[in-house]
Amino acid sequence: MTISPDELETQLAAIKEEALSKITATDTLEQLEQLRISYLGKKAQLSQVLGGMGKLAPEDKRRIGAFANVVKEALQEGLEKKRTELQAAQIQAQLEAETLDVTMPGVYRPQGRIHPLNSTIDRVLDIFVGLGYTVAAGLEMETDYYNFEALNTPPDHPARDMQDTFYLPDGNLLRTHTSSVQIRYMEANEPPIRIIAPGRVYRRDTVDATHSAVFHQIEILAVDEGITFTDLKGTLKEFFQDLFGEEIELRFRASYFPFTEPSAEVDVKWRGKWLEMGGCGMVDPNVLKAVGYDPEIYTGFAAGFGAERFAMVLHQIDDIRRLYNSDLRFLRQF
Ligand code: 2U9
Repeated sequence: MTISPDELETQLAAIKEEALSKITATDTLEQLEQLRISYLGKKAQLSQVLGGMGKLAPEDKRRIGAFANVVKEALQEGLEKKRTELQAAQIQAQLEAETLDVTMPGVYRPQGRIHPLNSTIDRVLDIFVGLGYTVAAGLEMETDYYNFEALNTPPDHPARDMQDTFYLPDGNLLRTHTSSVQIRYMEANEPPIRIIAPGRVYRRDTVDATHSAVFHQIEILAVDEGITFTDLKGTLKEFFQDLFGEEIELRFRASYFPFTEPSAEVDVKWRGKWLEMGGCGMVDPNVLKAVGYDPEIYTGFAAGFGAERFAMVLHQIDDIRRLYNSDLRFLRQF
């Protein structure tokens, strides 16, 4: 089948019109690529038309060939122009979608803070670490031995009563003081000892403004050759001076604890008032013997404080329960 040069020319012109109008109407790069393949690819209409040129006379071939090139270039140019346009539009759309509005209000994140009880404990630890003490930790569930027996507390001592201590079904108990930490530490270490044991303790107390069944103690212990009550007094003076940040006065009142002998209650005079701050004494020789230390060689002092009491005095908190309620109106003040 032969085809006339004029017909070929008309076909080429029609292809060009159709292709250019389709290119103009395209709005995605994928569609545009499909158009490129269907008009300029190997199996494209344009290639098929050109395949029919073989039988033309030489001068017709030249004329139609030249026109075919014009059509091809027009299509390439149209495709290229559209591609540039679509790519620019795509980038623009992306830029608009990713715009950062620096004036937009932020997402509110409440700032956490250290609980006043923890910050109080941290301050006390800092002071004693500054004096050369090591922080020691132990167990909240203890055996009768570590909580009482090793601490020279006789079986008939009221602290061992069911009314005062939380006993567990297996015969263990919830520690009533952190002193068991010091017993375990001494068992594992030789003098000289300088440790501070902070932690949660449990007592069967009726809850009121100054008592809680669960509270926190901080106990210190120093064991060495030649330690005297004077060392205890000097250490406590240094500590309370630092804690209160001003000149304070100390007062020792004779007392009794099973694990210290002699024993005393410590009061601090701050801003004209005497405040009961804790207990202390020289470690009872029986306690030293229990951990295998020779009380003829070593002596030691110990003191115990309630962390809640410190926090309450330092921050003028009127009720211990405020430290446990998690009331934000209270906590936000610290
Ligand atoms: C060992 C030997 C002795 C620690 C001591 C106290 C006196 C004391 C109270 C303060 C307020 C308990 O939290 S509180 O109710 N503590 O009065 N604590 S002597 O004596 C020790 C500790 C460990 C090995």
